[in-house]
Amino acid sequence: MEFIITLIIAILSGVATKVVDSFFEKQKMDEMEKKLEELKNGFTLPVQVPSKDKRNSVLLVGLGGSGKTSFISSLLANGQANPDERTEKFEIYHGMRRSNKENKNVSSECTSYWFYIADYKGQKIGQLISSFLVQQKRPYSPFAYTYINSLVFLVDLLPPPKNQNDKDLTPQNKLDIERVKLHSKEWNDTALDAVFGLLTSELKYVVLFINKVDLMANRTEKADESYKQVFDELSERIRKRCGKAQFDVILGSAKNGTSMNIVETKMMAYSVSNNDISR
Ligand SMILES: Nc1nc2c(ncn2[C@@H]2O[C@H](COP(=O)(O)OP(=O)(O)OP(=O)(O)O)[C@@H](O)[C@H]2O)c(=O)[nH]1
Ligand SMILES: [Mg+2]
Repeated sequence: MEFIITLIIAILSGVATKVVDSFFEKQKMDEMEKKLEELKNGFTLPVQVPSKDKRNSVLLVGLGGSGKTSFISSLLANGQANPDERTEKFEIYHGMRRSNKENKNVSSECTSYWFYIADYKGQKIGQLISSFLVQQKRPYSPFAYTYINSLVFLVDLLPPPKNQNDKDLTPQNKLDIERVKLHSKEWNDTALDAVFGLLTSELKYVVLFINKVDLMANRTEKADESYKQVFDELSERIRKRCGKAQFDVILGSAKNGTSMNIVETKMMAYSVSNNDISR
């Protein structure tokens, strides 16, 4: 009798061990599957924002010294984007906004807008492209291929001070036409094709931001119009490549904030939520 009881206990405990083992094995498999799924998503989806929020991944390009870092610092109110130092590598900054309407009543239901902006050293389009490729190997990159929503071309009316420690320029009566020509040359058809080649139909908004208008001494409506007109030829070449994306030409100043509110409003309007991702 004792023997039979021992036998039954042994069988039952063997069964129990198997049940427990297979339970843990299943848990392990589930965990592994979850990790694999996360990994797969990480390499196919961009950075994720809370489901009630929206995101805008912005590619910002422009000649060295045209004001890219200043633009980021102004738009994101991000002190880390420091225009006093020339940008040496590809940096991604981010900041968050709430629409004014919702600002007054900040509650957990508010939509927040997450802006991700890439800064890089101007005049090195090759570096822009190789940095973009590196981003494709980063899980949940805000610059994952097919997920860039906005493109900013930054041009300026006057060149930056020659040396980094030189004093800021004082207002001038005329724009520098040689600088305007340099922007047009930089953004020749081949370079534009290369930049637009990084983008897809996910591109919602393109802007040509004409910077440093604060340095123009005589600002009248007519003068402002002429500052835009000198970039007409470049605008047309950009417009042709925009497809269904909205295209704006904006005259402003990253330094004193002129027209930066327009950029901010547009960036919010063209933000997308995780659910807008159709793939
Ligand atoms: N007055 C004026 N100066 C500006 C404006 N935007 C930029 N600057 C100045 O122009 C210089 C270059 O600005 P950055 O923002 O560093 O330009 P960048 O395009 O980031 O330059 P790189 O990093 O070298 O490619 C700095 O001295 C800025 O203070 C502007 O709107 N108005
Ligand atoms: Mg810079």
